[in-house]
Amino acid sequence: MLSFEITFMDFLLEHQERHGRTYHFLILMNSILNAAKRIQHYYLTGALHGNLGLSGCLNVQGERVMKLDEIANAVVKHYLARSGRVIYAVSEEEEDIIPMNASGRYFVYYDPMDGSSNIPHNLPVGFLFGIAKRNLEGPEDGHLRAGQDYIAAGMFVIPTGTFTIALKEAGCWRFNIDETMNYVKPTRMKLPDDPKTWELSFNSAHRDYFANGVREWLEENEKKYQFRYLGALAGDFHRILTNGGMFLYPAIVNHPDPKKNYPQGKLRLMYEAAVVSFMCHEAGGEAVDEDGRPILSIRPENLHQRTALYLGSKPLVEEIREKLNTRKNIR
Ligand code: AHM
Ligand code: MG
Repeated sequence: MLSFEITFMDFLLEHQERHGRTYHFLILMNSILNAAKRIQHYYLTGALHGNLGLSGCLNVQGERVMKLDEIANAVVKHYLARSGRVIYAVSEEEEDIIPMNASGRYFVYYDPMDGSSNIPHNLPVGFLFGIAKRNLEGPEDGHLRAGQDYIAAGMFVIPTGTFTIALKEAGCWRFNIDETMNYVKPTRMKLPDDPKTWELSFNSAHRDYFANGVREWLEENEKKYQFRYLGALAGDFHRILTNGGMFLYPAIVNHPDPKKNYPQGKLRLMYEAAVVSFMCHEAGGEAVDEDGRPILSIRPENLHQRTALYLGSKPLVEEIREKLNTRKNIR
């Protein structure tokens, strides 16, 4: 018996028509899907072609770049430019803003291959993106948009074949890849209210270096939940979206070697933290930084700005926000 699932493009077309929107966004999303499929292909065959190692270069953050970081970045850049719909893009892999099409309507902020430590093992990584619209009425006021101004944000977990996207005020939806490499079967994602399935996800090796309030919250609460950590934000957040709980990447403030402190957090705001926070918000959750500020309200001052991140089910994020706000949190 043949069965045909709704594809992502069917879903999006219906959404755009229902809201009387143009097709420009569809064209942009088609380019992002093409990029994801191509990255998926290179990732699946990376071991065979010797593409799982280092490229020999350092990126803008001074981190070692993998060959697949470079390949994925080139792929995304190609398809975004080809869409003709992007005025500027921002990539984790490039220091400067990337000018694309002067008449483009959108800004795209992306991390083409997030969770690089998983690459040598061919384990899951993410392709994360956030989209904002340029000011169409008057002069463009810049590209440094807060997450609350994104119109969509999404992530592919590569090579698992899952794609999750949130559309502003229209929810967070998950799709799965089919035999023909189409993403199909929209499933609405809502963080579960029942704490029975909630999980915590963080790099426990750093726990002694977290601020006092965070350590205290962990001591009091962590035994209540399962613990899972993949080391790739897209994969870790993928689980939290289904099971509920909280992903934390706190500021590192108490390291004995001060050079290893990350008082601003590790994750990048525009193409990592704001992307997952936008999705989380559309799924009924919340996300804050080390000062308890909503991630979505932070307007970046530079392209590669970092932030701490507390992300997931509202009650847990609220609990930790209280700890972050108390005087006890002073380091
Ligand atoms: P990357 O952009 O260099 O891959 O770093 C981002 C990744 C996230 O995917 C993940 O949540 C985090 O870094 C893991 O960091 P750690 O290895 O310190 O646990
Ligand atoms: Mg990254």
